Amino acid sequence: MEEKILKLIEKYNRIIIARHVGGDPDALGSTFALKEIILENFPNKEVYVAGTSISRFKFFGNHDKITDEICKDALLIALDIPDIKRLDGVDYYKFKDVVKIDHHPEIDKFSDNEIIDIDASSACELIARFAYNNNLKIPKHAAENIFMGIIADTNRFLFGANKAETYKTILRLIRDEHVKPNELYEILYKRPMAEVRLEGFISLNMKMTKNGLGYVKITDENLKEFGVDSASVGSIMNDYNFIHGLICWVIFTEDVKNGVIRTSARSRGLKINKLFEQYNGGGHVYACGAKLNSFSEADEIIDKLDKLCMEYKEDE
Ligand SMILES: [Mn+2]
Repeated sequence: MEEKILKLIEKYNRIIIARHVGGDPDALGSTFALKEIILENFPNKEVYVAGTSISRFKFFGNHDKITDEICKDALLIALDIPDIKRLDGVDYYKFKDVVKIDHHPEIDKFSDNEIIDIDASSACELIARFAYNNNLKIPKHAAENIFMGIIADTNRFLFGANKAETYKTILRLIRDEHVKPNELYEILYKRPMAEVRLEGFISLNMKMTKNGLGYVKITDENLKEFGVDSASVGSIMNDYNFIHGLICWVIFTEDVKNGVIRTSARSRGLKINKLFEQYNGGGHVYACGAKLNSFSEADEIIDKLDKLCMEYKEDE
């Protein structure tokens, strides 16, 4: 399949790279890294990156506005995304050929040219694999983007990094492409005190059921009190890993601007993606999200997750 995808990249003069809405370091890292790799190895191509820009992640690169004119006769490459409806900034139906490279469990079958490897740590790892396997040069900034995606999606190797290939990729990025981890950690992990205080609130207010479910509801009032917005929770989620008795944890955050309850969940060993797909969300097997209409839907999810935790404990 890699060969087929490389042929498509060679064939098209214009290439648009896209990823899921709510770009995170892996989505941004993989799209911009691939753009830079293509331009380095095929300097005559036009390459665009679709999607809404994310102010705290300017480091990765600048997004392009994708017009109908640009889409004409272009190849679409979708990265880090299993479902069409969450594609950001570009209309999938405008393209004759679509390539997909992803590490999520499949939701929509939307490409005949796809690499899906759910054992890979990240989309960034798959981009590195594609480049190294095909002897494509990786420019320094692309290598940095790849590094950041791997680090972020594995949460610094705490999960999804059980394979030697992930570490081998990191080794090559540091040894051969001269990536400097310390410089990049600062971009990924430096955060405002307000967010730390919100984390304190979550830790103090997380309810824990006897079945091992942790949950918190954060209202708009709470967010205002701490001077943060509903997106701040995302970077806090992973801090509840490795807690005695906690199998699954879910945080509901009121997002008044968009009229939704942002929901984010993680689990240790319990599969939760199917449940979140029922609520128009999804993600990874052990890391999911959704946008709910109300806190009463949140209560439904709490009940269902608690039951799943109970069954999971019985099976163990
Ligand atoms: Mn990813």
